[in-house]
Amino acid sequence: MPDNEDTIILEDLNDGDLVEQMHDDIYDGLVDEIEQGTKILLNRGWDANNVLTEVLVEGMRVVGVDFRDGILFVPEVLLSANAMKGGMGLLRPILAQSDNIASTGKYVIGTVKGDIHDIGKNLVGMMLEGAGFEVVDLGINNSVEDYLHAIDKHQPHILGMSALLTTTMPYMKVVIEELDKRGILKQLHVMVGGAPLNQEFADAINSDAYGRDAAVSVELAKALVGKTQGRVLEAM
Ligand code: B1M
Repeated sequence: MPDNEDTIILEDLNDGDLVEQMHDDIYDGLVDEIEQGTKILLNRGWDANNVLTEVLVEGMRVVGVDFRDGILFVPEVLLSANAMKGGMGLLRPILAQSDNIASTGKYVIGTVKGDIHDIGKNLVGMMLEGAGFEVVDLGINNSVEDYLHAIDKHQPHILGMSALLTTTMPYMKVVIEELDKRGILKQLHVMVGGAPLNQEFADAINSDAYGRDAAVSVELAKALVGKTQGRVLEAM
């Protein structure tokens, strides 16, 4: 615990110092501080998208580098992830505000079996909600059966799968093949995303789209739903 005289009053910091402090606080996994800092920046008129990208995502990027380099370990990274989620929780309702009265489309999203990474997936879900999509979030560690059940129940325009591990990304192919076998693949679009993926992989597993990041994913999702509606009109 720092002495009182060392305690930093976040309110007293200018924007630049506060952002730097929040990067440190994400690194140190300080959820209360991140929530407080997020509120301060929003009160100062910061755009929620900028708080997300410049503060939270950037803070987590540094954590990722040190995790890769063996400077941080799983328990520390979990704390960082928790701090980031604290900030994201405050941004979610703002980002999800949408002028669209009707839903842009229905999107089922989940992280694949064997994989518990969910920050990027949550971010994509939040941004989709912000763009007017009705998002059904299946969480993490989803089997083929989980996806099939959700598709049957929610009848989405798009199924989105996320994977952050090179060992779990091949499971996306398993899911797509099963959808194909059951004749479901032609009824919906599939989007895949996650740090180890690329367009080549998405093409190789027969996915309709590869979402490089949350912003691109939203644009792609809108385009895919547009295609679906085009198909429906053609059939009429
Ligand atoms: Co993990 N982990 N992790 N981890 N972790 C990575 C992925 C890793 C690259 C770290 C490293 O070594 N540098 C590495 C994978 C290496 C590899 O596969 N080649 C790794 C490893 C090895 C592991 C463990 C095996 C570690 C261990 O136990 N020894 C273990 C695996 C557990 C499991 O899943 N079975 C593990 C565990 C964990 C924590 C639990 C500690 C934690 C996860 C907490 C959580 O998610 N709730 C964690 C974290 C946080 C990371 C890093 C540091 C950060 C990931 C993250 O949240 N990034 C990560 C390093 C890294 O990626 N730099 C790492 C921020 C997020 C906003 O970005 O997720 O890429 P990202 O999402 C982006 C895009 O990819 C895209 O849009 C998002 C927003 O722009 N996107 C989509 C993502 N999903 C999408 C879906 C879409 C479209 C776009 O459509 C459906």
